[in-house]
Amino acid sequence: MSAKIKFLFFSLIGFFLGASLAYAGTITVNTTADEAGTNSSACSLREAIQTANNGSSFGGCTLQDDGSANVIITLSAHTDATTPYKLTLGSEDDTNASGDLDITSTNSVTINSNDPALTVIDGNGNTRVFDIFRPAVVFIYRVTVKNGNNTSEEPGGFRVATGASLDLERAIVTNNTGGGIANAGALTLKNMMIRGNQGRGLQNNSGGSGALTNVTIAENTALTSGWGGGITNVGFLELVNVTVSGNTVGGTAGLVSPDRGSGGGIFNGTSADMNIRHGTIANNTSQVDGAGIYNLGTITLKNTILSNNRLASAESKNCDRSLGTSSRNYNISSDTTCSSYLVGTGDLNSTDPLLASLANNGGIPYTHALNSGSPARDTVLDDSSCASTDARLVERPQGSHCDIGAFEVSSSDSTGGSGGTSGSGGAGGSSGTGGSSGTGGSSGSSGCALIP
Ligand SMILES: [Ca+2]
Ligand SMILES: [Ca+2]
Ligand SMILES: [Ca+2]
Repeated sequence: MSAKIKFLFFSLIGFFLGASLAYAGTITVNTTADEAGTNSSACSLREAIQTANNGSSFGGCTLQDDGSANVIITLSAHTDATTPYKLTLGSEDDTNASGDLDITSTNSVTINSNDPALTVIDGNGNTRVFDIFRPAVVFIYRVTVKNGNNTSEEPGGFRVATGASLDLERAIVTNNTGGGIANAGALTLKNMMIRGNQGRGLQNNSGGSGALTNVTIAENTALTSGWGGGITNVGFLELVNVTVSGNTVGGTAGLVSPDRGSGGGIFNGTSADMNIRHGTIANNTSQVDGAGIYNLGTITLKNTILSNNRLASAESKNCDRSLGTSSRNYNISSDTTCSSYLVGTGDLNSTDPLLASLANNGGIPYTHALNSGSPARDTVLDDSSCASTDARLVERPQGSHCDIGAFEVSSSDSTGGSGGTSGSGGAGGSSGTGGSSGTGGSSGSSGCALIP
């Protein structure tokens, strides 16, 4: 090859590589201020996302091309949770110029930090936080997303559109108004918690699919006359080691559309599909019907606990409208409402699983420990059906067999003995107070958050 042809050849290769990798590289966010094309001496989170959306440097952000196929946005401006990335620019739009953070990139985008207890993205009570559009493929790790606000029952935390995908791990989604997450695309949630949102915790819309592993959805409140305080599903969901606890749905019987005010823990719509393995569904309340699981579609339950889910009248109602509910064995219900459906091997009805209160027992998602004498302990005789860890990433099985539900008792847990109280958890992954010693048991867990 002559020198001239070689030059042309490598120039062309360079051109095509340059064209295909123009978006790839790392962007470092170095201010917590919310800027949209201003102050070229600093790179804000919004400007970093716009750099990924545009495929060119913007507002003080520069793309350090590392030859990867992914834009990686590193959050390095905060010092602790008191210096959040707070969204202060106007109201919601879809161009990423104001309000929520709109991700439209055609390359995959990773937003990365170290610790959700320290890295906080704050909607400032004014706007949704993240809006993810087709064809964006987004990964977000180790952040807290809070104080989003969308006053209709649109989500305050995250909205994932049809044709988009979000993988959210080791995160906390809390105190968002209008709900935590709504998904119409492809959603992966791992080792995380959706807690204390006003509006349902997770809404999986028609056509949406989600895989939730080691996730707690707790203490969310559906807005007036909504469905499903914890989860509303009208698509497809696969749940492993998921705790749905203490969620509430309101509504007034007789005054609202059919099914509204139902499904304090989980509402599963007509044509919706859900598989639950090692679930713990406890202490949810409904105004109208079906406090634990209200199922108009198809649900399979395996190695799962339903406990103490109640209507406003205080009537216990773990299962409701359950014709499409079927057992894959080893489930426990504290009342009789599931007894026509939980008829598989090892299924127990009218059996109290003896859950401790929801607490920080290690890991990011809070869990219900199993008190001494719990019939959920060591009772899944088919070990091949067990998840490899519990929701805290404690290996299964401990003891002779794995436990039913999202929590596996290990020798270092306070409930290893009898009568120990569980430790109360701290907020947002901070350390909690320890439990007391039990009779013959080891001392309570420290409640320290594990950030693996
Ligand atoms: Ca700037
Ligand atoms: Ca938007
Ligand atoms: Ca916006």
